[in-house]
Amino acid sequence: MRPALDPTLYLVTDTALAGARGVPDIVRAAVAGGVTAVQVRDKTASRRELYALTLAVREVLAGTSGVALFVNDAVDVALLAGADGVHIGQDDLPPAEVRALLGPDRLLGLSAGSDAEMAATLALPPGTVDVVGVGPVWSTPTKPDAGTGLGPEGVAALAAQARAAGLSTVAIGGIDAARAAAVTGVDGVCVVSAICAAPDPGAAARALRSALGTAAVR
Ligand code: TZP
Ligand code: MG
Repeated sequence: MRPALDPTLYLVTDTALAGARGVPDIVRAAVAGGVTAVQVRDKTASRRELYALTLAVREVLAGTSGVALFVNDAVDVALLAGADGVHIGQDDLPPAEVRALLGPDRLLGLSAGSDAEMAATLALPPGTVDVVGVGPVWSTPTKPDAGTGLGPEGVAALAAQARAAGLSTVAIGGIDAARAAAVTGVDGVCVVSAICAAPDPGAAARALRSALGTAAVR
């Protein structure tokens, strides 16, 4: 069975922003504050380091119920570390091939930031992708190459296409507690710096949850 995914508040980790506090401790605090899904993302780590980090985060999440664990890009690491799924972008291995490697019992996330990318996503065989990451909502120093922000309206319009096809959607890019309420038309929001760079990641997660309100569908 494919793991359940609650995408309401989805933390994407950043090892550099976490600094000396370390990603696992930030994840622990963030989940206590209301994070519902976690993606281990580290573009500079070796495969070995990413594997070790994923195992450490998995250990943290073992005591929590229903917080899905994704690995960014690395299907091999996701499988070996027993993660719930993998998140890929447009430059990674093709989604159908990644699904074949993952098998039916893991989650697959895919980024789509334009009509063309969304059309390609929706053309995949049903069951290939579970959740689409739409963005950037706003341009962000965390990922300068993500480009100009689509704005909340642009994200909602793209997300509507995915939702109509029955896919979960999360918005990403420049979201913090002050901006979260402006993001609508998605099932959840992804944040990196709003939690990983916060002086108190648990409080930052709580502030985001309260800004998002209680709606399961935004
Ligand atoms: N993909 C699109 S924007 C982004 C990613 C990984 C980074 C978002 O980071 P932040 O700090 O939440 O703006
Ligand atoms: Mg990628």
